[in-house]
Amino acid sequence: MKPVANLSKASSAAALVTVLWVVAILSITVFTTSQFLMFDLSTNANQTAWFKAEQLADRGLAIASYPDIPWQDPLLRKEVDGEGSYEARISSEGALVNLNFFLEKPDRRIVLEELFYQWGLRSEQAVQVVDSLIDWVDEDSNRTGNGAEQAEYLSMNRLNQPFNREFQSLEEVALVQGFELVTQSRPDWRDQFTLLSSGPIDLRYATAEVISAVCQCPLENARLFVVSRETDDGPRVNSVEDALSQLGVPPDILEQVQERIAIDESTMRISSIGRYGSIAVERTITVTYTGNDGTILRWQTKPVDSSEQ
Ligand SMILES: [Ca+2]
Repeated sequence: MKPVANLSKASSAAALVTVLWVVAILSITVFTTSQFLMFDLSTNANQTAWFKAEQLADRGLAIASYPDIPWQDPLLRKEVDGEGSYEARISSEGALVNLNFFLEKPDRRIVLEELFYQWGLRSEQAVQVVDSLIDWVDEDSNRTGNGAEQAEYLSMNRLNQPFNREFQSLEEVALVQGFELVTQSRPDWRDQFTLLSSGPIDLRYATAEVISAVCQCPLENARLFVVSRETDDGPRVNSVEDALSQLGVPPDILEQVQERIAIDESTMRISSIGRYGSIAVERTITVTYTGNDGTILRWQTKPVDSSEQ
């Protein structure tokens, strides 16, 4: 028979081990819970900052949507109570390339080919992508050049494609055979296209690259034109004829080019970046105006990369 004292020591040791285990488990639990709590607090702080940044962006949008707001109005960019800021920008939906419009007539395809070439595609790739875009929207089943109609999509196990109608959303564009060449070379391709403008490129707001592609004129001419259109009251283009002459559009294509451009697009794109703490949010709306009445056609919210700020 073991002495009672030994038994008591053994039980004490066992109890101590158990207590240590309990303490260890409790500390792990407390540590984990506190980590979750910290994560939760930081998530809540981020959500609050995001919400405030959105509110600030909306403030900029509200001011920029006012039809007669002057271009350089100081209200378009503002620090708010030392807490954050917003910065709103007014542009035209017509500054972007309306895919349906530029696929509608054969003489307009050259604009898309030129843009894709500018973005880094080889010329035969640019032509093939445009062939496939045309096949996607035209009603017939005749393959354009190296494009893709039903047989080509079936060979990729893709049923009911192409849709053989105009694009209804930019998401559909990514389905077109070969379009991955564009998405790879231009990851922000969605910001270059629209389906919401009336079609022609708005010379008041388009970039020099787009103007050069649309007007088939040297990029340098387009750059000079972009500088010359800026005034204190915003971009101003007196007339399409003036612009064509300034851009040096070749006379034999004047008529075709004239159909592709405008200086009075009524659908505007207004964007506003709200900043709060380290969070920046960009809200963009596309608004079409009839007189002073605006209707929002599209609404988008996205985070702004800190490298873009
Ligand atoms: Ca077709």
